[in-house]
Amino acid sequence: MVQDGSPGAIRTALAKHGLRLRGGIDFGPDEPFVQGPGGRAARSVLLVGNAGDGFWPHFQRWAATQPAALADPLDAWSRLVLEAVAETCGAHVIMPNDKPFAPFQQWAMRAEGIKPSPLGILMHPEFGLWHAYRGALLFDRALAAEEMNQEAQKPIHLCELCVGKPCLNACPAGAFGDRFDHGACGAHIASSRGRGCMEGGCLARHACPHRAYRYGAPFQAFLMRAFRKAIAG
Ligand code: B12
Repeated sequence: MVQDGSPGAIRTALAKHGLRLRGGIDFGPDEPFVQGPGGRAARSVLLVGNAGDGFWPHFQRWAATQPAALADPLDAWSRLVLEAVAETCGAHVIMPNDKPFAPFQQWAMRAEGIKPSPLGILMHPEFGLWHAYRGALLFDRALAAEEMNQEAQKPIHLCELCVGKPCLNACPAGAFGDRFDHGACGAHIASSRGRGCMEGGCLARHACPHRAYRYGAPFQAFLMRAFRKAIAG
């Protein structure tokens, strides 16, 4: 239960599910409309995500109580966790896959001071490529930026220091050129040649030397199945 709706209390509530408050931003007066509580324009957003796969056992315990055929179970679980937190602090929840897509990566760059890797996935100075966003809490009030971003704004961009950029040469389908070629990746993982990627996870992501938060095999295989489904349309 979030006692006071402060970022600190929200952080504690999320940690019980293995999720993290990933920082947030106050919106300026000229920014595009984002719907907040009660349909009014949101004044601020807090990003919620995972760094590593510490949430996986929590999610698995919940998933074991659900029908096997449940569509998008990780989104469903994330929404449940976020809605419970939102209810106690007057926030409106949105998810990364809600349409129209909200600019999660742009918000994350502003909140956390992080930048894209050559793969497109944002590179975090501590978590490397092994993090993602599970949802966002939108508020109709401004929040104290320094409290929201206490773990963030580390200026180092590890990819700038990386010699050789092994991530760019590790994809067996050559999907990382000027932009991510999801057609080439999709064709590869749909074939028998893509079995290693499907079972062990994206080889380009694995090639990154910053591996401390690397996801375990079960979550990687889960992500690859979800990804294959997403690009199959
Ligand atoms: C659509 C989408 C895809 C599509 C992209 C199709 C296309 N060419 O547009 C597909 C299905 C290919 C895709 C794939 C993946 N995605 Co994706 N995707 C999204 C989604 C839902 C919307 C993107 C968007 O249009 N945003 C709207 C614009 C306005 O917001 P934006 O912040 O400016 O978005 C920018 C980025 O999304 C970027 N972008 C565009 N295409 C792609 C493709 C990839 C791979 C990435 C990383 C970024 C990226 O350009 C946008 C414009 O500036 C976002 C969630 C979200 N709401 O942002 C996740 C998101 C970008 N994806 C993410 C991830 C992790 C992946 C995968 C690695 C999935 C996985 N299984 O883990 C794969 C990549 C596989 C690989 N081999 O590298 C994460 C990135 C997290 C991070 N650390 O940066 C996000 C934020 C979702 C999340 N839950 O955290 N994705």
